[in-house]
This record gives sequence, C-alpha cells and structure tokens, in this order.
Amino acid sequence: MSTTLPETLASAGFTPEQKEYLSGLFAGVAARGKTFAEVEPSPAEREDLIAEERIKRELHPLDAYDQLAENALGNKAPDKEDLFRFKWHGLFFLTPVKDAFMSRLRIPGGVVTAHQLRELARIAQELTSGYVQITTRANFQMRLIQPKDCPEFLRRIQAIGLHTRGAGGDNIRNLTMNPTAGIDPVELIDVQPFVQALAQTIINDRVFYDLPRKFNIAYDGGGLIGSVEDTNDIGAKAVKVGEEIFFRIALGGATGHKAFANDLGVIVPLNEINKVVAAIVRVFIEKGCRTNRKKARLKHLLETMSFDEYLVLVEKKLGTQLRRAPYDLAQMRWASQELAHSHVGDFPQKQHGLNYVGATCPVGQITPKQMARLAELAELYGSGEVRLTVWQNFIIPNVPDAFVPTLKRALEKAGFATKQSHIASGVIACTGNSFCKYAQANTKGHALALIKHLEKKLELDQPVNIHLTGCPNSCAQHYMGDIGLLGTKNRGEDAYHVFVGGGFGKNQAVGRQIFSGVSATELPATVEKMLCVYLKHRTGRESFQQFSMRHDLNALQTLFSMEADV
Ligand code: SRM
Ligand code: SF4
Repeated sequence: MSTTLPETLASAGFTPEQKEYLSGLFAGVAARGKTFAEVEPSPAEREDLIAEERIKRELHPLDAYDQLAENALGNKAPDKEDLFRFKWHGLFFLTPVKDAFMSRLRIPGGVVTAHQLRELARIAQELTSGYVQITTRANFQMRLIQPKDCPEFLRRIQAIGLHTRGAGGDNIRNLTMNPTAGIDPVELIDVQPFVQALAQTIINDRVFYDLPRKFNIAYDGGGLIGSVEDTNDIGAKAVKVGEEIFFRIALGGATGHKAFANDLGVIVPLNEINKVVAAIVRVFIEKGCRTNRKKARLKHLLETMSFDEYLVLVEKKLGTQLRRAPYDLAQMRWASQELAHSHVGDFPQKQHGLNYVGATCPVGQITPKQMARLAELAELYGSGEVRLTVWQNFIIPNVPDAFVPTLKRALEKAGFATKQSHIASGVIACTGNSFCKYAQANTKGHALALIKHLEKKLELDQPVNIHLTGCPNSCAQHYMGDIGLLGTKNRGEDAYHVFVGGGFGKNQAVGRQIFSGVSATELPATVEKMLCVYLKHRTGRESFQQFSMRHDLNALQTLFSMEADV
C-alpha cells in the first residue's frame, strides 16, 4: 500500500506545509493497514449512515461543548442533534417529560469521598431540583438542570475530580465492581486498582468515545457483595487456578436482551487484564454494527462470529496469544451467593478491628441534606469514603468496632435503614415515568408502596430481589430479579407484567413471565400472595428462585392464583 500523497492531491496546488501535513495523514492511515476510503465514508456512504452515526461524524460530540456553552447564554434547549451529542457530556435533555437536563456522573467502582459528596450535595441544591438518585450502575444522577447552568454544573463536577464524560451515548458506562473491594475478608483480589486504571484510560483516550453503542464493563474479585459482572458486555472475574489468581472474561451480557455474558475461554494474568479488556473494546469499535442501533451491542456482533474468531482479532491487536482455558465451573466463586449475606448491616473487614456498614437508601433516592449528612458520618466514623452499590444503596467502609453502634443509630436517624430487611434491601427500581419518556409506570413510587405493604404483611427468612423497570430497556434488570416487574398499561392504568425465577452468577437465569398487566393497585396484594405461597409450599429452606424453577409456569400460575388461604 502506498504511503505517499496520491498524485491528484500532490498536484492540487497545496502549500508545502499543507502537502507535508497531508503526506503525514496518508502515511498514518496506511500504517494502520487501511486506505482512506475505509477510514472516511464517501459522500454517498454518508447519506446511507443512520442518523446517529452521521451526527457523530459531522461533529464529534465531545467537540459540541462550544454549542453547549452557546446554548447556556440564551438558556436554550438543544436541537435534536445536539440533544444526542450532549449525552457524551453526561447531559440528557428530558423532553417531552421535562424541559431540563438530567446529568449522569461517572463514579468508577462507585467509590466517592466525603469531600465529593459534600460538594455534590451543594451542586444539587444550587443548580438542580435537588432530586438525586443512586443508579443501578453504582452512580449518581441529578436532574432538572437548566441549559444556562450546564457549564457551571460541569465545571463544579470536574473541580472535585469527578466526570460526566461518556456517561451516556455510545460510550463505556460507569465501571462497576464489588463495593467491598479491598476490604472484603473473603475476596480473591482487590479489583479497585484495575477499575481505577481502566477508568483513566477510558476518560483520556478519544478512541473510547465512538463505540457503535453503549457498553458495560464490570470487575469482580470474588467478594461478599457481587458485581453482577455476568450482566455486562464484559465481565472480568477473578478465579484461582492452582495457587495463582487470574481473570476469566465473559462477553456479551445485555440483560434487556435476555443475554448473560458467556465465558471467552481464556485466563488472563492480573497485570494484563486492562490491556486485554481495552483490546476487546477496540475490536468492537471496529467491527460492531453501525447501521442498525437495535443490532449494535457486543452481543449482536458475537452472533455474527464465533468466540474463537473474536479472540483472534483481539490477539492481533495485542500482538500476543492469550492462554486458553476451557470454562471450569469449579474455578468460579460467587461469595455473595455462597455465604448468607446482604449489603445491609455491619460486617467485619479483612482489616482487623474495622467494619463496613451498609444501609438501605430506598430505590436510590437521596436528598442533598442526606448526602451532606452521609459525608459527615463517613468522616466522623469511617475513613471519609462511601461506596455506592448496583442495588441503589451504599456502604461506609473502615469503621472501627467501637463506632459501629453509633454510626448505625446516626444512619437510621438520617433515614437510612441499617437493619437487614429481606424485602427492602433487595428492591430496585428504574427512574420511571416521573422523568423517563419510555416509562409506562411510576416504578419508584410503586416500589416504595410495595415495600411498605410487604414489610407490614410478611417476614422472609432470606432475601428476595424484586426489580421494577418501566419499559423493556430493562434499566433495573427485571429478567434477573427473583421477581421482575415490567411496566405496561392496562386500560390506561399503570400496570406490570410479572416475571419469576431470574438470577445472576451461580443462580444465573432469565426470569419467566407468569402474569400480564397486573394493575399497580393490585400489585402489592399479588406479590404478597406469591411470597406467602412460596413460604407455605417450599421444600426446606429453598430460595424463591429454586421454588419457582421447580414448577412449570402452569403449576406456578395455578398456585399463585388459586391459593387464597395462606
Ligand atoms: Fe438505562 C436508556 C436510566 C442502567 C438499558 N436508561 C436509558 C435512559 C437514558 C432513557 C433515554 O434514553 O432517555 C434512562 C434515563 C432516565 C432518567 O432520566 O433517569 C436510563 N439506565 C438508567 C438508570 C438511571 C436506571 C436507574 O434508575 O438506575 C441506570 C443508569 C446507570 C448508570 O449510572 O450508568 C440505567 N440501563 C441501565 C442498565 C443496567 C446496567 O447498565 O447495568 C441497562 C441494562 C443493561 C444493558 O445495557 O442492556 C440499561 N437504558 C438501557 C437501554 C437498552 C439498551 C439496549 O441495548 O437495549 C436504554 C435505551 C438505549 O440505550 O437506547 C437505556
Ligand atoms: Fe426509562 Fe425504561 Fe430505563 Fe426505566 S427501564 S429508566 S423506563 S428507559
């Protein structure tokens, strides 16, 4: 392949500086093994591009900041194209539900400091409606930010060392991990250093801001609170092989599409994991589908080639071979599912004399006042750190034995339950119709009503996870809850399709739909009945998931519908 300037351009009357620049450009393209035609779409091809790809190509979304600043001067809403681009800055314009922005942050591993929390609380109070939520990716969202306040909002977030870049749009979303990483008495390794290093690579390398579609990555060190890594596009999980620790990699999870990640068949030494993960993403960037957004996730690309073929492409990028190791269930360890445990309550850390205290933050809603208080408590009784969880809750690590009772009392007073509830601790709900244009139901409101009802009516002796999502996008992963509730409408009323038997990790399963269109008003009584039937008819101490899997759908429907006398 020629690396020199094509003749047509060489004779086109450019200045020597322009020629030198173009020669360099052509040489660079050739060095990547490509022709210009492969790099830049021709005008005809550009017309064929789907809208999102065209918008990205006409102006890289990261370069749309000027427009954001310009809009701020007139407090102007973004046009349709900039609305898409601003997601790269973590800003989602909520039209038609609201005429204001929601901002999603990036908090790698969910680790946030008291200093950051305090400023986030002030930002929420001064520049937003004050509505803050912990998301299902251990992250914060704030909302109802006016266009005029966006530059100041972003400046203040960046000033405390946090980011919003790439939190939405075709980017790698917030990296998740076990919230107990580094303090967990049973973990194989502390994955936090890997997560933080990878987060830096992603933030700083522009190549990672143009994926064909959204992308999720999670790391799991085998600790007491799982990272649900198998629901991600890439799940890296620590395993013990002989006396050594490696990562196994699973690819293609996207639970809204009923897909869990599948094992790639390699083990990766710890110090190589981030390079390998980055190479997997680079292959996706090059090969992923850019003509149909509905077929553009990694899962879809993997349907067009075998894992071996994908691996060859990854190895080409790495310039080295990865160590093959067939999937071995015996290597896999899900501490969270082997040891009776929850993320709510107090638990000893691996560091002698220290504990972590987990609290329930119902459906992830937290006020600025509570955030400021949480910051204060983390400083007073812990090390000033707070970890958010994918269960829309948080834990405070590094609490000396003597401070545990006082901290728990203070958390309760601030509105965060620290007593384990097998119902409330396992309920998560997506944003719902208060703010999301896709939502068919008020998920968070119904989740709170459901918790209240169930806690009054029954007591469980083991956790049952209940996940409410407002639409099939499945932001709260209804397919992997013991009970999954998917928002719909029934005669114009908010209602839910009901799924049972979902799980993750060792209990990996896609939930099966058992009822359709149960109205939101009937929902608490319906779920109560299901749980009562389970308690009455289970064998020994089998879990709700085991109970529901033991029966076929007809039998379950009959049991749950007929059994009134529980
Ligand atoms: Fe989500 C789109 C909220 C986690 C699958 N998600 C949305 C949007 C941005 C709707 C939109 O495009 O306007 C929602 C914003 C509503 C709002 O105002 O808050 C939204 N998703 C959320 C959050 C806030 C739910 C929550 O209450 O916690 C979660 C933010 C996570 C974060 O901090 O980054 C959130 N979304 C998820 C997850 C779970 C996960 O990532 O672990 C999923 C399922 C996993 C997956 O990726 O498949 C998920 N969201 C989607 C999808 C479907 C993607 C697909 O391939 O089918 C969409 C729609 C889309 O991307 O086109 C979507
Ligand atoms: Fe919105 Fe649907 Fe996601 Fe709920 S699941 S936040 S309704 S996109």
